[in-house]
Amino acid sequence: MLFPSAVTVSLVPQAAGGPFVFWDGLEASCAKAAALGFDAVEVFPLSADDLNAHELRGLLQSHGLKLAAVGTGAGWVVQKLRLTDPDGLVRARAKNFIASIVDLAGKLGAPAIIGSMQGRVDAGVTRAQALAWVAESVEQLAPRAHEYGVPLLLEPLNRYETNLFNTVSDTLEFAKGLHTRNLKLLCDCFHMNIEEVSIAESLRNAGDAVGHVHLADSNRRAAGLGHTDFSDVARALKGIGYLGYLSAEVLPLPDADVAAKQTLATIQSLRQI
Ligand code: LER
Ligand code: MN
Repeated sequence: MLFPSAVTVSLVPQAAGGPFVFWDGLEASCAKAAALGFDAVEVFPLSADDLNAHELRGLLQSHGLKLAAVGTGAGWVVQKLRLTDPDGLVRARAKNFIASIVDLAGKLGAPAIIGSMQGRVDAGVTRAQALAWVAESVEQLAPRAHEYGVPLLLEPLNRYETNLFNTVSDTLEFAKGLHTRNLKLLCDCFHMNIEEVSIAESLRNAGDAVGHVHLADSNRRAAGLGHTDFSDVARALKGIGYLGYLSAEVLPLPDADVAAKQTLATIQSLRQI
């Protein structure tokens, strides 16, 4: 089916207040996602070690859900790891943290996401150096993801979260300069609403480099609860032949159920466009 639906599940108490729909543990969250009719869940674990892959596989199977993607952001939020840290030991730990999530997600057929783990260009570090550090890690992590038949996802974030990858075109240029062809973009409509001239045009420019989509409205509420024109977005995604998920990485407002149901209603309507 076009535009399979996914919903985010956070297992990271330290990320409280963040844009994740379900927070009540894997079991309750998978049950809820399935009951509402989602095709998949996107999971944000504390770490690969903290996520019981066996339990997750069982829950996915029993609820008829797929795993859309696994986030690595807790490496930054909880452990302050990032691929652009000036300390080489921290960069190595960041890479290893992501590698273990690439393995965990890959075994379940899903890609890992590099979002906030990209870090930023710190004072005293050149942009070229920061990009070289990310490239060094991605050149190892993306082929590792390829062994599982999945891409590695890199997400441009808005200017209030990073000064490294803010736009689709910056990220595309970086990806095109790599040896690996297995790095894809995670296009988050919330960040794109802040940074792109046109969300639809940027998606068209990215074409088959779009590997995943975070469906979030202008105010980071569920799609349909802000002012982004999602019909335009859907036409662009259809135009580029995007077959991946529309994943609700949104604030659970006014509550998780309403945000989840609103997302599904919007995805339904976008399938008709
Ligand atoms: C992660 O997917 C993201 O979009 C970041 O803004 C996390 O807060
Ligand atoms: Mn996102």
